[in-house]
Amino acid sequence: MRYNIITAEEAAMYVNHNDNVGFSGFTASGTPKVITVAIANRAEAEHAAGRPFQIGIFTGASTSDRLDGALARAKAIKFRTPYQSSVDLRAAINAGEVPYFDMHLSELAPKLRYNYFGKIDIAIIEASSITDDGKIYLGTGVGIAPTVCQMADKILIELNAHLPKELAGFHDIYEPLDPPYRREIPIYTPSDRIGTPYLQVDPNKIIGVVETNLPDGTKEFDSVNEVTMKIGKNVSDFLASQLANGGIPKEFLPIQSGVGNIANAVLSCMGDNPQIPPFQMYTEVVQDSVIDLMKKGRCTFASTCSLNISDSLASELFQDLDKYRDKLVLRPSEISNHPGMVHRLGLISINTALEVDIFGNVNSTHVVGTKMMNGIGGSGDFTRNAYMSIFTCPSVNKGGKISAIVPMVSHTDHSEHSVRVVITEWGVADLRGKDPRQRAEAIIENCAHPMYRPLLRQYLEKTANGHIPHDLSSAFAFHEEFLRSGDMSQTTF
Ligand code: 0RQ
Repeated sequence: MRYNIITAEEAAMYVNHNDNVGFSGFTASGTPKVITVAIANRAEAEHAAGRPFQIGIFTGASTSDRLDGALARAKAIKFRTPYQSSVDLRAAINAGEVPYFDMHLSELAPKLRYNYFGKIDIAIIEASSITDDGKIYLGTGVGIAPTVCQMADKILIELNAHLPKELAGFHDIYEPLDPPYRREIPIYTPSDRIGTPYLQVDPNKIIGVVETNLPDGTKEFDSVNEVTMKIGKNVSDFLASQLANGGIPKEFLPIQSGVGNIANAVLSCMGDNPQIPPFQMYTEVVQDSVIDLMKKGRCTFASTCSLNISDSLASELFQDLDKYRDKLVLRPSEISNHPGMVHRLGLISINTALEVDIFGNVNSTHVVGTKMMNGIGGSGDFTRNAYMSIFTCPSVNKGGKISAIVPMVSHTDHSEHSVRVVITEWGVADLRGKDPRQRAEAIIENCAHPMYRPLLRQYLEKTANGHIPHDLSSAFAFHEEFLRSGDMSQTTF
């Protein structure tokens, strides 16, 4: 190999205070695993010596504790975008210590190229193999790797021996031209390939290769419980009914599904529903349940940005990768989440809300309107442009002390103009074609927990006037009561 093999500590010495650093990967999948920890250690040493050391971090999505967690604890982050789910980074963001720009995941790569954030000084990329002429075969996640490699002058590689060489061929690496030269992206079905199986870089930019042998570290999800199972069943029954009445074409449509326990339950219920035909996915994250559906012949193809499967399932899959060669493609986040593709392919998007208001606005990000949970992630990329956008959530949280259905959301990520269907364990509110009062009726009667329905009805009855009958003096009464007593059900109007 023509490249310098170096240690993670040596690699970290190439990263300077104030650098903007771009990382490969999407979730823990495909995210560098050791140089990040070495950078965090270096930051701590620099701080102990009285010198500043902080970097800007640009990723595909959330990462792992080895990146966001380690660097947040080392107080080594000067700026972070576009999404995170780290306990320690979340605390630093909410304490006002780390500036965090929460943005749609599809947008980061183009906005980097449009110079919204200045230069990317260095790219750190996980690879399953590399060639002397600069072909990088990526790992289980792609994210913004093509763009940061193109923009940076220096590239560090983590060559991960845990990844089988047979991963080569699963990726489809493609970057659109920028305006005014942009053309259509020629994807017409989820399985279309338009790029190369490798990421081509100038080999002279690769300043070092660090050898690793580590799994992504993804844990299995909780098993399906009674509430998530009911939500999953409500979603699959609704989709089956739409298929039967022509609301969804008889060929069915590709599915986008978020990550987490609800998404797992939804997919498993769709898999078990004989009225739903085998389907394709065009999504950002493939988790264990999708592979289960492939084994059963229920999911026939998935286009994704990240193979975010548990370590145990990954070991099994890596033994038998050829079986999945015609069933999976890994794309950059700019393409997996591209609004134009979502619109053209006619996706059914299914994402999770923190809270939904009675008029159909959704908060996916901010607890009680102030504290960042994770970020908007890909939910806006898909929701705004989907053939049919669905939001799911349990009707209550924290043992009933929080109602997910509120008079007015305390932060808006997805507006009433984009949210089409809301589904909880109690039922389905189909908001299409309904005016605000009709939407409120459907959400309160079908989705809210019965213990909160009288309160929500009382709120709705407070104001007789206006197209959206809000009472501004009590719109946040649920939230105020939660802050006061810790229990929204004690609200009085
Ligand atoms: O708290 O962790 O203390 O138990 O929020 O909630 O119900 O476990 O649901 O893990 O699916 O997360 C919206 C955050 C949901 C996620 C969100 C508390 C609740 C619990 C988590 P605990 P659940 P999930 C594809 C598309 C945006 C990105 C996105 C998300 C914790 O789905 O980040 O969609 N979405 N991307 O108790 C206070 C409320 C609450 C609340 C829940 N109303 N008030 N706390 N909680 N509702 C995926 C990617 O982009 C990768």
